[in-house]
Amino acid sequence: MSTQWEDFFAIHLPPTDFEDNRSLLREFCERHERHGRCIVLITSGGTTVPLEYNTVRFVDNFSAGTRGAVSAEYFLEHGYAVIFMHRLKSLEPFTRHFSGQKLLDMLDIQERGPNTTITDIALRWFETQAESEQYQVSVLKKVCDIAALKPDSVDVLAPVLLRYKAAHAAGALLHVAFTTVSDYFWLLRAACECLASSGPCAMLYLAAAVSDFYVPKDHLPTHKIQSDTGAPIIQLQLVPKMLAPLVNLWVPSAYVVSFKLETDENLLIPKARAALEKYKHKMVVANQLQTRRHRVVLVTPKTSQEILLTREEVHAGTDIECLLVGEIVRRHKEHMQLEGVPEPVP
Ligand code: 9Z3
Repeated sequence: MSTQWEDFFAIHLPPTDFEDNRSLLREFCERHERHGRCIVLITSGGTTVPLEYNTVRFVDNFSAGTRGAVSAEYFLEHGYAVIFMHRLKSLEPFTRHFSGQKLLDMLDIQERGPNTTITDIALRWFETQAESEQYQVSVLKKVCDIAALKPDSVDVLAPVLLRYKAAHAAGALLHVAFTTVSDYFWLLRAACECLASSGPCAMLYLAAAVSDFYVPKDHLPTHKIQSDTGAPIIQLQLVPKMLAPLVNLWVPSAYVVSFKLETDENLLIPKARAALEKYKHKMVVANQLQTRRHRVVLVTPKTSQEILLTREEVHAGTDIECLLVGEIVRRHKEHMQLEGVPEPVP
């Protein structure tokens, strides 16, 4: 008899870019394993649950992917190769510093002549609206040097740019993206299969906010749900718990860290403990929605350690992920020593 997770993979087809991503994952893992480097798989952002096969509407969740994107930068600093498996268009390492208007605010339009003001440039631009883009750009080039970095922005950009370039030059960061909960599981399993041969050197840091409920593909209407037949009744079903096959079958020797999110403080630690007892992985990072930026609790079968930022640290912009990742890396190293793995290459 097949299990619920096997049925899930039997019913839901892989995403269209699946084979490309699988090749990228395989190449990345083999390369870093050859160099004896530890690899962390970070999952980040929320999954969607489509309500129609030709999807117009879907159920989503709050996660912007901050935890995952910030953590990826700290894992790179600790010498890990990072697979960043994230929700398409959620925050990503390095670029997260310049999301929204931040990047444009750091740039200035440089005027060429002493008599050309920003207003002149804007007016010239509007006059050329009906022309081709090529023509518009040629006019703009005559009057200004576009996109010069403001002097005080150099201090902000330079360190991030250097760390970004270093990570890419070392080939230490791989991005793979998902949207739906089914895409997420296909990618997760493929990544685990590629990581399995890294043994205890591999870490899973499962920070994505994964939906617990979904509509299985064989219950999905093909077309957009119509409103003229009245309010629809949508029956969600439970998503199979993938942590069980992940820990027992896909990556049995990896250091697996899952995240537990609650809004009721009273449920947080008991639920984290229950997950550890059920799945027998290494650690659950427990966090509450309202306080997740300054408080997390690292729960293991025998211990529980709170990481709490002070008011001053929050004010100074300290990332809780700096402390969280530092502590997890320390424990991962201890674990590898116990397993007899030689010191990884820095
Ligand atoms: C987390 O708990 C993450 O820390 C957050 C990060 C999603 C809260 P943001 O993206 O938030 O920085 O805004 N992730 C795990 C959430 C989750 O779905 N956990 C499942 C559960 O709680 C277990 S896998 O049952």
